[in-house]
Amino acid sequence: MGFFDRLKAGLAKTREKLADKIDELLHGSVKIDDELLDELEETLIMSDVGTKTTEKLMTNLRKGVRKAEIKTSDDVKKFLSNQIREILLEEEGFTGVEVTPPYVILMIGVNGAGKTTTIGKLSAYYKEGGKKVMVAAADTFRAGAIEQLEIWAKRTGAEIIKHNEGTNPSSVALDAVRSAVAGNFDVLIVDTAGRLQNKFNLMEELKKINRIIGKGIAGAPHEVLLVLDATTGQNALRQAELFSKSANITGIVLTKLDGTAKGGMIIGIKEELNIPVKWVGVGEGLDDLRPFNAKEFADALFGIEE
Ligand SMILES: Nc1nc2c(ncn2[C@@H]2O[C@H](COP(=O)(O)OP(=O)(O)OP(=O)(O)O)[C@@H](O)[C@H]2O)c(=O)[nH]1
Ligand SMILES: [Mg+2]
Repeated sequence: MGFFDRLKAGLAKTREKLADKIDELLHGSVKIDDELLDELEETLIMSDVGTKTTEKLMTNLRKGVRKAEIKTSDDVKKFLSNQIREILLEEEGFTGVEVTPPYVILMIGVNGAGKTTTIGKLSAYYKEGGKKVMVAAADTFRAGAIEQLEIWAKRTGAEIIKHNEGTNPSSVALDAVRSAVAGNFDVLIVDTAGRLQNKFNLMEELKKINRIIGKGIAGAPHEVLLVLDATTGQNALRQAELFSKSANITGIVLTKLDGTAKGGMIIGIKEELNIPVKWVGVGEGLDDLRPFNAKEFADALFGIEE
């Protein structure tokens, strides 16, 4: 199955909740009245589109109905899908495989969001593009985390910098930055811990890692990717708000889009945080990561064939 088909299959549940529900509400020659508009509003909220975004969509829709520009159920459907597409199409800034070395990517996000797995997939992406890739195990919180990254490094042929469990994450980052420069690596991807039991410490630690990377390589980290688990829906938006206080997030990786009904949250992320979604993950395999493509996503969401 190609990636588009997997994305489509992955978004089936979201589609059921959003596009299919809208279809259902708008079947035939239904009257566009307040009751119907309220039901549409509820559908958008239930699909994790986000309250602000829903409000914006509904205000525009109601305006169109009042001006009699939107009269039929078909008009409503077209209007909504176009607006959603427009929001998503504003996405920009994907860097691609050609980067100026040494290009440093810092991965942040809560426990289990998919940071380490995404590093594996990103390593594969850059390796495939002919790049020399190094990963750094700056999640020193538990031994398992280091081993997990090591497995991905072996699988993708990336170099790994690791210290013992419990060592200072910043010293791993410093070692990695120096080694990446000395060894002429093209890409360095730094893993971090996601524990949130102690938010203050975690945020301070991220700031420190960030500073140390910047000291070693001017302008680095070039990319700070916040990894969000799509299955957590609106909660992911709160995480993004929290992390953006201590890091200059340049992009979002939305993982686990396979099988969640909350894929609509991607629309809210763009609209409410104005941080571009750069990658989407639809599985645990090496090739289950793709640059985010707004058209592809919207088409998959509305069940439109490519
Ligand atoms: N289905 C699915 N599973 C994923 C995806 N990305 C990651 N996972 C799984 O989610 C789980 C957690 O992923 P990790 O990469 O370990 O998450 P992490 O952010 O590094 O977590 P910590 O190291 O605990 O902070 C693993 O079982 C992954 O296989 C995805 O796109 N789809
Ligand atoms: Mg991890």
